[in-house]
Amino acid sequence: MLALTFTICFVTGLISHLVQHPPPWFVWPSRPAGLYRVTQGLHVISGIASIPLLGAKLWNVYPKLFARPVVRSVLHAIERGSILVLSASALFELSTGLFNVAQNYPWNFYFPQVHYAVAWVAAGSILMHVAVKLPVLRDGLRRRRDEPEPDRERNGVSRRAFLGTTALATGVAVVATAGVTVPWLRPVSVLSWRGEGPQGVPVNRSAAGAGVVGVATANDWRLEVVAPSGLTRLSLADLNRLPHTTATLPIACVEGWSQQAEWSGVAIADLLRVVGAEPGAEVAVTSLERNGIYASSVLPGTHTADPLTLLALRLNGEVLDLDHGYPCRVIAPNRPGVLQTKWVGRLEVR
Ligand SMILES: Nc1nc2c(c(=O)[nH]1)N[C@H]1C(S)=C(S)[C@@H](COP(=O)(O)O)O[C@H]1N2
Ligand SMILES: [Mo]
Repeated sequence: MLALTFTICFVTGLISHLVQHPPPWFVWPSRPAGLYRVTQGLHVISGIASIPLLGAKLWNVYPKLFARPVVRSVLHAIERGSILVLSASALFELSTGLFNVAQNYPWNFYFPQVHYAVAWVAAGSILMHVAVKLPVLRDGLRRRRDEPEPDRERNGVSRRAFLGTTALATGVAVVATAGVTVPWLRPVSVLSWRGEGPQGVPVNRSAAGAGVVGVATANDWRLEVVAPSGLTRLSLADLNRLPHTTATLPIACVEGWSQQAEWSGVAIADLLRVVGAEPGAEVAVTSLERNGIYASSVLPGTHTADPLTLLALRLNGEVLDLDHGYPCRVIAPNRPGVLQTKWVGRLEVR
């Protein structure tokens, strides 16, 4: 089970990293609209399930950590060394991930970078561990087929009680938190870390927190659109006069929470046509926010060509709340929350 949850966590983490920092060869489609919501939800759920599973695994083997002599052979040294790296990196990944979903950063490194790098260390040391243990695995599997093992005791607990307790703890951990992204689990997810915000959607960074209250509500706000043909400045009234598209799309935060909502506004494809550019061109988005790490993003061509990629002006039937990005924000299908830039000031067609 730990192998399964770690693999899901690693693969979904890689996907999230690639979507946020795409190398030239990587293309992330704009559909299905809820795909990133599923991959990132799985990332956080499998990470949470891994905590009790790793605890059980360590509890099961910890007497071996104190085995003497410390080193018996070269192979034994590699095995013990890889277990040390494996345990340390796995514990590091799970604990930093947990702090991250709680939006708590009690350290002074940049979380995504370090969490990503250590994931490779964990994956590598697990592969090393499995490789070193292959002969033991093979023998164990062969013996299992010939003669079923009795219900042995380990550390004073029967195998059945151990497995039952681990399954229960893992189930409770998942059910108590998964409501943050699985709507029908919300009523029983007592530890889920995201409540409702204005207009039925949680807020990650408020307008006051981003320091944009003044600029976002100023009467002279204009959306600047830079296209090959030149600069176009559009007022909120101009945007409201353009044709609007309504779409039900999720916000899927990298921190694991997600929430579906009804958004409406000007499709980026329509806006590009208005300024004489082609849908399918890459567009750089800049927020009114100064100095925020999420104050800008890039809409790839796959997204600007999608008719559901919106510059949203309304949310769940109301004018966008200031905390949700008033006067306008990006909402695109199959895109991480960090890239759904709020309080947009400028679009640059590349
Ligand atoms: N300008 C700006 N846009 C931003 C952010 C931000 O900090 N600044 N946070 C992003 C993140 S991490 C998420 S999950 C979504 C959340 O949108 P919401 O607060 O409307 O739910 O907004 C995104 N857009
Ligand atoms: Mo987010």
